[in-house]
Amino acid sequence: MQIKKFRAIDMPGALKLVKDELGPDAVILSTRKIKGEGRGYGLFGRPIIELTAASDDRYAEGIRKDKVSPDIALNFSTALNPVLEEIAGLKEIMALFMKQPDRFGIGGFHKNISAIYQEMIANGVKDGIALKLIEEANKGIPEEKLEREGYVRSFITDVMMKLIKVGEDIRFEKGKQKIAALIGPTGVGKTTTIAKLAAEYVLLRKRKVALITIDTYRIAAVEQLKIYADIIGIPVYVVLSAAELRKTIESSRDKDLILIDTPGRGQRDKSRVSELMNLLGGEIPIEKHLVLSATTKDEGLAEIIERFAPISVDSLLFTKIDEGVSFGTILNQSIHSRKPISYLTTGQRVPEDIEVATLSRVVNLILKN
Ligand SMILES: Nc1nc2c(ncn2[C@@H]2O[C@H](COP(=O)(O)OP(=O)(O)O)[C@@H](O)[C@H]2O)c(=O)[nH]1
Ligand SMILES: [Mg+2]
Repeated sequence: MQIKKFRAIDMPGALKLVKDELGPDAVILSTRKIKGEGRGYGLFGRPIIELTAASDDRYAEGIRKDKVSPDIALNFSTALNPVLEEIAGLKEIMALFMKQPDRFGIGGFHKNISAIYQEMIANGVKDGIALKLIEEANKGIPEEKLEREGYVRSFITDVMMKLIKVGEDIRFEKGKQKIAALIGPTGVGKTTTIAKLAAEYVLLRKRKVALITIDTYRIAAVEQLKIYADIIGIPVYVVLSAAELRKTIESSRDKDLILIDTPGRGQRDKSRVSELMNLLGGEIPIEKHLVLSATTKDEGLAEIIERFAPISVDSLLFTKIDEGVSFGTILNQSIHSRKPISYLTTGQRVPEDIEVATLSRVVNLILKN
């Protein structure tokens, strides 16, 4: 009797190894999928199949007749169903492959599709999201169009656009005041972004704007906002409590837009987040933008979004696009949080370096057209 383990990337491959080594009468004792050990990402790291097989005839007979309870046999065959389906799928792919060997890239996808998959992965798009996108492309693109790289790219871009949302420019309803607050971690660019928005609305759009800051922990930060406010020629109020905030908003009735800057410190501290929640969560509707830096890594962003989750934010605002190297994380986090993206900021210049986020701009950061 001989028992051996065999590993291959798929079931047909593993079965072939068994057959080659142990002969056609070998009995499969168990199968399992093990997490890919491949280097790199995604399709390279896909699970591999491990079969344990025995070759001795007597042993094999014994297993079949005595040792396998009906339960196990049943489980075994149900476990095998998806595998059989996969084999059928692979057979089809193999048949195609024989006809057109140049057509294929990694994972059996057309080379034009897998090239875009790799581009997305290189740009930081999460594996699951990238796979979903190329699977859509694989299903949706007619055979004859697969050879056209540009077509495949714009197909995938279109699908990507459907996965994300963008907000709008801060819009005004006639005669109604708009109040927006920027929240987020320290140093991401909240105060600078407020200055950009204020300058644009005052200087270019001739709106009446007031600034409020509840950045009470850092006098320097209040000063920073005051300097901008003085240049633009608008008032800035410092408030310490929800009551003061309400009063200040009430006394600024004549303003079209009130922009609220918030404490940068303490994003790691839950009590500060709930303090902010109490301040902004009153009856007065305040549009809340969570400001995130495009230079922060995916896990970092996920953690920040999670931490600020108690304050129900209306949109995400990404800063420092000019410093970012890969932008897949914008896609990952906007899909994950299901929040629209309101603005992108692209540098330190006030007021120039800000733009309203558009779908095509965001998608273009990830897959260049
Ligand atoms: N490169 C770059 N720097 C930015 C951008 N927005 C803000 N900054 C810089 O980031 C730093 C922190 O900005 P600040 O507005 O004080 O952040 P806050 O703590 O969130 O209020 C400053 O040096 C800003 O000039 C941007 O879009 N690109
Ligand atoms: Mg600040």
